[in-house]
Amino acid sequence: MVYNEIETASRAEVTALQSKRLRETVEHVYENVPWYREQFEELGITPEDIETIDDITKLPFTTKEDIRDNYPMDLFAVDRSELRRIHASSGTTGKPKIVGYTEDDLGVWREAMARSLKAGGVEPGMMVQNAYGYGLFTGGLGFHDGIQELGASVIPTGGGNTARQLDMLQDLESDVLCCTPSYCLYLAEEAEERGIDLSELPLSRVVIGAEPFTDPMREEIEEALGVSAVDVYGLSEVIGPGVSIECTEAQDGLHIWEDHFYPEVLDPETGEPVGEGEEGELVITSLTKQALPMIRYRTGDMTRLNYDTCECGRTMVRMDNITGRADDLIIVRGVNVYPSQIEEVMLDMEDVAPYYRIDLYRKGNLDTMELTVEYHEDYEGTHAELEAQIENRLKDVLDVKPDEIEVVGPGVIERTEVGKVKRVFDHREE
Ligand code: DLL
Repeated sequence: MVYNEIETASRAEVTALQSKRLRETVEHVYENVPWYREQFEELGITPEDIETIDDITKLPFTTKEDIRDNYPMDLFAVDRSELRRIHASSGTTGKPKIVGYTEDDLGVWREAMARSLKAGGVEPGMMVQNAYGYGLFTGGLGFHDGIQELGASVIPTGGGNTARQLDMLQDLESDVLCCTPSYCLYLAEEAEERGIDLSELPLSRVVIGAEPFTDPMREEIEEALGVSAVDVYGLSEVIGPGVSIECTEAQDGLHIWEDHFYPEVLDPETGEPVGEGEEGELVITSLTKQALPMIRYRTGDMTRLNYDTCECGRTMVRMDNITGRADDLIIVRGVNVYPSQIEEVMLDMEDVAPYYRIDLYRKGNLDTMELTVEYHEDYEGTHAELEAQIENRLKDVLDVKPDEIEVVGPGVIERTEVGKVKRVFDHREE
């Protein structure tokens, strides 16, 4: 059972809707956002050039820099009196990206989130503990509204306050927990310390997102909490959480609600489409947003698209889990390193806990990479033995060797209780 019939619509029906909505969106930005009008004029196009969804490739891209250059609200397409809510992206550098919503936008978001939760296995009447941060971050309120829209009950714990979270999970017998994957692991660890076995609780599923995680990390979460974990994706610039989610039936890719968010996958270097099913940068155009429409937004997230109908019956295209971002890449002495490569190794090793950090320094003209890893509390060997094992395993996946690997005891690496986990600390420009 789907939340909205559109989820199983035929390709022809979806395409017709996308074409109509793209025309409306293009007219809307052309009329109301001087910056977009300028971009269109530079390319020599007007809204009349856009007839079907396939004409989307004629349109200009929008980048993170464009949003920053138009700080705070120059890309907004409605008068500020039409706005009903503001959020901001959790940028790590510089000013945040400010995003805004009209009443209709909030309606679209609520519905997309309710659809997502339903696809992820949440049912009306369930108790849903929402441990995403409330505030400018879109996670807290985005989930909150969607949970209520679905007809489930929200427990708005927000991020952090772990003792309280654990009490609520036990006392209110929450059916579902929504939080980042790193916080899920942290909760599991704290529960164990307090002698609580989370896998014994009624909790049956977690809805994790807002940051990348690997398959071994998901397995670790599922085992520690005794749940099934579904991946939810989204970004503030496009709406917030609820752009796509894994269905509980197949758990094989995240269905993108493409009647609202049109996806393309492009080569990040050339901006040209990659072949079907190949990996590239996800680029999204909003098809229904009023306050802050986005034309061909370069998300920086790397994925693949799969247009096959899913075993759950939904026809909406699926994207792969995002394990890296185009700008995630770290370059050490000229060699490419993706933190997810290191993470996979760490999580695959029984003697290692799922906590690590990478510190990059520049000594003279030379980059150095230091890796700090926690050993698992049951580990009985020496630090040196484990360091050698880690070095050996990393050799197979990395083209550059960490200059130092340090193994530390349980609990030494700082945990992220609120917001997104940070694993790479680049001190080279300091
Ligand atoms: O993180 C929205 C969100 C909240 C999604 C709660 C899911 C759950 P931003 O703060 O704008 O919005 O960050 C968006 O986070 O471009 C990705 O790089 C990353 N991201 C979001 N979801 C996932 C995911 C929210 N499921 C940025 N897997 C995006 C991997 C994710 N990365």
